[in-house]
Amino acid sequence: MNGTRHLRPPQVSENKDNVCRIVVLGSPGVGKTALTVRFLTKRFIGEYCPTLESVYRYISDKSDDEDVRLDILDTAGQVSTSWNEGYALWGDCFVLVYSITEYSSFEEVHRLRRLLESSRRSSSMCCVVVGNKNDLVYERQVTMAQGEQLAHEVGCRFYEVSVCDWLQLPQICDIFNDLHAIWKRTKTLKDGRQRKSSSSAKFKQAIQKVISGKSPTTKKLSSSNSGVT
Ligand SMILES: Nc1nc2c(ncn2[C@@H]2O[C@H](COP(=O)(O)OP(=O)(O)O)[C@@H](O)[C@H]2O)c(=O)[nH]1
Ligand SMILES: [Mg+2]
Repeated sequence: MNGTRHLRPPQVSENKDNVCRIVVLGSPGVGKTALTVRFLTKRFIGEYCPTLESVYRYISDKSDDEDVRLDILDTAGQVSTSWNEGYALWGDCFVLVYSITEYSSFEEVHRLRRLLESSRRSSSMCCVVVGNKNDLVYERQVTMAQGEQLAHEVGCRFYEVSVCDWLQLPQICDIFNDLHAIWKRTKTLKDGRQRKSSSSAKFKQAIQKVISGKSPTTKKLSSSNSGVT
């Protein structure tokens, strides 16, 4: 892809655990870059290079209650027959964008969802569906109900927005902040389960040692017992 900045792996020194990786996917022209830039800079810039692909680091203000760290990959240059599996494997969360003025971009979200599922070998993942350009109501080809239905099938949240409408900025921020919150919740649960299973494995090992008489505790107990009798 000419003019594309390819995805680079994160720096080794970085603690990836605290960073939520979000991939913005959708047909060309649906407003992926406009959406990403709006969230990051609060500005709407009309035209972008369609082949520009970038990863942006977002760190929330220190005054915020919760520290939000995101790496946002704004993808580009996808044609509906191609698929870069690297997107699915790199991302923790996915923003699936279509334009309400272009039915084929809505169908593309269905395809992307299926591709994500097969690349990640899982049907449960952290994602949201976004219908953009709702300022262009007279050119609408996808109803709000269709968008909601799709999100329902996918099992995720749905947003219909106009990135160019300043008044909708809070909803656009919600898209990214909500994804981060879902990711964090899932991660906390997973980490908790891992800790629990590793401590129960340690517990089992300790019991095994006691039974087999290899435990230092067992030896100590038996020596003190023998002193009493
Ligand atoms: N009317 C309208 N145009 C938009 C909106 N969001 C993006 N655009 C325009 O759609 C075009 C494609 O946007 P871009 O972000 O480059 O799409 P991308 O290829 O998906 O990254 C540009 O001309 C944008 O100005 C929106 O909410 N409403
Ligand atoms: Mg773009």
